[in-house]
Amino acid sequence: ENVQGEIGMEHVTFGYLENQPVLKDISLHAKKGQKIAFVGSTGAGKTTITNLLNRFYEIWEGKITIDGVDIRENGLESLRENIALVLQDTHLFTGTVMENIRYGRLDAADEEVIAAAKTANADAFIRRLQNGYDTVLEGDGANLSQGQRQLLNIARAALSKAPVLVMDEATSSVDTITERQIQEGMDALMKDRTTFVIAHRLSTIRNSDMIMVLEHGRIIERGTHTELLQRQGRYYELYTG
Ligand code: DCP
Ligand code: MG
Repeated sequence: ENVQGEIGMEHVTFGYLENQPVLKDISLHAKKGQKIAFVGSTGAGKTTITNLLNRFYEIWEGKITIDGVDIRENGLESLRENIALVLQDTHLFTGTVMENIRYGRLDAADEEVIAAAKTANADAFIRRLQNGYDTVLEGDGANLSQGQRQLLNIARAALSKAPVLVMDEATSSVDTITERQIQEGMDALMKDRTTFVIAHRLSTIRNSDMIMVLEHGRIIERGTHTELLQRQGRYYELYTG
């Protein structure tokens, strides 16, 4: 199986409750390796789009495809293999740092795990922990800072070989050094993968191939950063506001 990671959404409509659509007629196409960013007010439907791509819920209408194949046709297992996730809430378990990063790639040698941590910019802080990579994390990484947990999530995704990456950027109020580390880690991660990124800091998505502006479940504007600024619409408002 050689998945390229092209993503298509055609006229997707969905809601969590009957007769209450949250996404309405969403259509988009991401070529292999492209970075698509989603912006818009809270509750606009950004996370819902990624929930549907991951098949956490079933759509009401329309179709979502990877490499042209409806995601309902292949099993969830293949979907999980093809999509790496960096979500707002971290999913760390009680175990060592090494085990937490290796999660999902049990075949990975220690060296590979460390290389992924380096890619994610997590290696330096891990080495400063009491027992380095053998440090045991409390449930959900309670003994780490928010930024450190995020870096571990990024390391885990860096270890994954999935051609598609979904990132729901944390709104976190981490310090600027950690923020820069997170940004560098995410940039390294996106390289060569088709990426859906939900951005809370618009500065981080200026270089996207396409920015989608969502409002009340619809894409109201789409284009590159430059195009959307020229348009002086909603994105311009969000960016300059
Ligand atoms: N919603 C719901 N049930 C859920 C999740 C969301 O009813 N399990 C509703 C809340 C919003 C709408 O769906 O009205 C869209 O929610 P999203 O989480 O997709 O919104 P965003 O991700 O755009 O918002 P935020 O920026 O706050 O993360
Ligand atoms: Mg969200």
